[in-house]
Amino acid sequence: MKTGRAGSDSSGHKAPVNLVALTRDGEIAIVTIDHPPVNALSQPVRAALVAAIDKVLVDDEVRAIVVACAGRTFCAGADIREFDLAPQPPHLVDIVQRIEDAPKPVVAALHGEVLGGGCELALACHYRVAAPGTRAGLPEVTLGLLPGSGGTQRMPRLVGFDTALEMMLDGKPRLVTAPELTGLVDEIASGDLKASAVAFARNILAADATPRRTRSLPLLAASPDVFARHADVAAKRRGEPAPARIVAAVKRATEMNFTDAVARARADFLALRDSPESRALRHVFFAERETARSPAGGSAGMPRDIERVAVIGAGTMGQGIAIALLDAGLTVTLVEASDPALARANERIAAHYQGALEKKRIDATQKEALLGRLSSSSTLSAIADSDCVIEAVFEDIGVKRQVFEEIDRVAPGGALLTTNTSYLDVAEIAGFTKRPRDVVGLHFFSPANVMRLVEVVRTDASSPDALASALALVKRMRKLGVVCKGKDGFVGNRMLAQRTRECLFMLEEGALPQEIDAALESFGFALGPFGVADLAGIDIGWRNAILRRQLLEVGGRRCDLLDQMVAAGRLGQKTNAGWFRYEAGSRKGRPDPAVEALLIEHSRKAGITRHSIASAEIVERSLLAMINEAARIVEEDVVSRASDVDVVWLTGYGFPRYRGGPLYYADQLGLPHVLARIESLAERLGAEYWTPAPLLQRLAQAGQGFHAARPA
Ligand code: T1G
Ligand code: NAD
Repeated sequence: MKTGRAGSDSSGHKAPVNLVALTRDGEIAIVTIDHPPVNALSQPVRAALVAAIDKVLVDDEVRAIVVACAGRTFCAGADIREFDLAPQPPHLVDIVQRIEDAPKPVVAALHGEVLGGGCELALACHYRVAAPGTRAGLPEVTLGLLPGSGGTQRMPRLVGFDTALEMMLDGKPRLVTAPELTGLVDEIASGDLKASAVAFARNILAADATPRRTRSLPLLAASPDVFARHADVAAKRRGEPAPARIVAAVKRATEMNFTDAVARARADFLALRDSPESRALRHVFFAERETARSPAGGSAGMPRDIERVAVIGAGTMGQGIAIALLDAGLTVTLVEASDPALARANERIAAHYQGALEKKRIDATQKEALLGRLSSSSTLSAIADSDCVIEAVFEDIGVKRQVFEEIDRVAPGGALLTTNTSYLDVAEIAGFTKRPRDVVGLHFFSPANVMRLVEVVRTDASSPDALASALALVKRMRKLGVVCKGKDGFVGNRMLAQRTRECLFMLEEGALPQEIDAALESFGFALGPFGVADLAGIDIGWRNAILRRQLLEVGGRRCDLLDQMVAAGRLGQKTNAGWFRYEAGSRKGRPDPAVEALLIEHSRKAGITRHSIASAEIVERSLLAMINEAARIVEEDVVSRASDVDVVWLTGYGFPRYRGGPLYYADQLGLPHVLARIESLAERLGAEYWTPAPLLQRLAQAGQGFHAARPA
């Protein structure tokens, strides 16, 4: 028997006519969900599932049921796209209850990623058989939600409160064979999964075993402080309402009966669903996938084979890039002009892997293999057999020129040539070679072995193959490539320069670095602007400021605070003193009276009467400076969609995910309001300085948002 409807589901995926197939193996009924790509439990799927379950429950020939999924994974959860719509019956919470209450044993056959509502469905089945490599998780918190279909009550009964809370608070899937998930799965399938699940069901029947309802399992013992400990973890997730709700919901297992606790969690789920944080996180979910799925222009070319990569310049970035390449299985040649820098780089890379070994992230064999793929040299001739070159030398056009002319002479034909420049013109750098078609920018973010984002900068000369090769390399490094064009800092740094200018102006007007960082960290940034500057190196921003002095001199206002910091040798963490001071070996910045004295003297000389600036004003001026510049970036087609701007700031600059990104945030403020605020800042601080971007004006007047329309 087949159940389901023809046509497509809410996300436009071509829904197979048979969303749920029903087959029989003797007295065992097999219910198979088939809704590619990830068997999301959309309304049509739920309706078809209920029809199938009801059918086999009343069929006397059926003595047990197997629930399985076709395709690459068991259900990866509810259909996230439906969360913007009114909830439609049948509701998953009722369906899983129906399955749990079934008088016949129900066995879940699990494979791939068993996530969210899909995991809750599995938890309500009486037994679970999984294919090797299956992962299970309750990632609802990553969408600003909590498990709304019984997961808060059933998971603790199977894996204990501690593990259940960890899973729900970090949202990460785990292998079902992981020690902490003991009790979740009854058997790991050997051979065909469905056949194993049917055999398991048959054994249950042979043993006259009755349905083992998870709800009836005893609560597993937990340490007395389990909820307090996880409540502390939740409390640190400032700005996110879901984590605290999760802890409260799970704790209800000890405070009330199962049915009431599930109903309360369902109510929490529905409330969180309409929260601004969850809407923002859902925007982020789809924005990141859109960026990854169709990078602009990325699909036209054929990626070249890349196995050997040379990294030129082994400083802050070169080291992180080398580690990310080694982690991705590539062979790396590190080239560095200065021997001490080369030795330091090799020491740091070896120390990084020694640390990973000590933390049991890798074993000794893996460490040896990783370092075995690393070689280093102080001469560029070492890149003669590289498939790709990543340049990360000083941010100085003269040095870049000298290095790229050399690379052009030595690197083999067909090699992908890339630069990690932060602000310089990639087209100009490509012009230093006779093969600009093979040159793209690969702009990593510090620390490069950690940050997911890479701005992939195409020039008008970059060939589709070169772009496709760069994107394939970025994907292999498990990073997210955002294709962009232009110069002056591409997307992220171009907006950052505007925020930096604004923050420097506020410093000279009376604010202190710790006040500005506190304001933006309370807005939700992982690290404030001056903490970031110290991490990246104040000289990087300064080198850029020198090149783009005009950016800091809008309306005749001149601010040379960066010059003064560099002149004072305050380069940031790498000199243990920047906008903050750092104890040796510590990355935690402390306010420094010397910086305050420098600022007071600076304002006196500039004839500025210092005054305190409210946190709200600091946030507004910083964000609006970024948003206004982002509007220009979208208008100039530097990116192919507005959501790419959000993705850049979310994955490269610690923009709070529950705020959706700078342009999503602007849409929530309402562009008419954003425009009005910019115009009032223009009146107070200077029109040249706060000129609204034309696209922003147009969209505000049309009552549209950045994400609604693209520039004509
Ligand atoms: N709903 C709708 N679409 C989804 C989806 C979902 N749950 N999961 C994936 N997609 C789409 C995705 O947009 C993409 O579409 C395609 O599927 C492939 O995904 C009631 C409240 C499963 C690990 O949070 O983590 O259940 O871009 O590119 O890298 O308590 O997708 O091709 O058009 O990511 O192989 C909880 C979300 C929901 C899991 C596969 N579930 N998904 O990763 O492919 S809330 C989740 C993922 C819930 C209950 C609650 C990953 C994946 P397109 P992809 P992938
Ligand atoms: P860094 O000063 O830490 O390292 C640069 C290294 O290049 C130094 O070790 C130097 O000895 C070496 N070098 C200089 N000339 C060389 C040459 N001719 N041949 C070989 N090696 C040479 O600087 P960094 O922070 O790693 O920045 C490197 C590049 O990456 C710059 O273009 C910068 O703008 C960009 N970038 C920096 C960051 C950041 O946060 N630091 C982030 C993204 C991009």
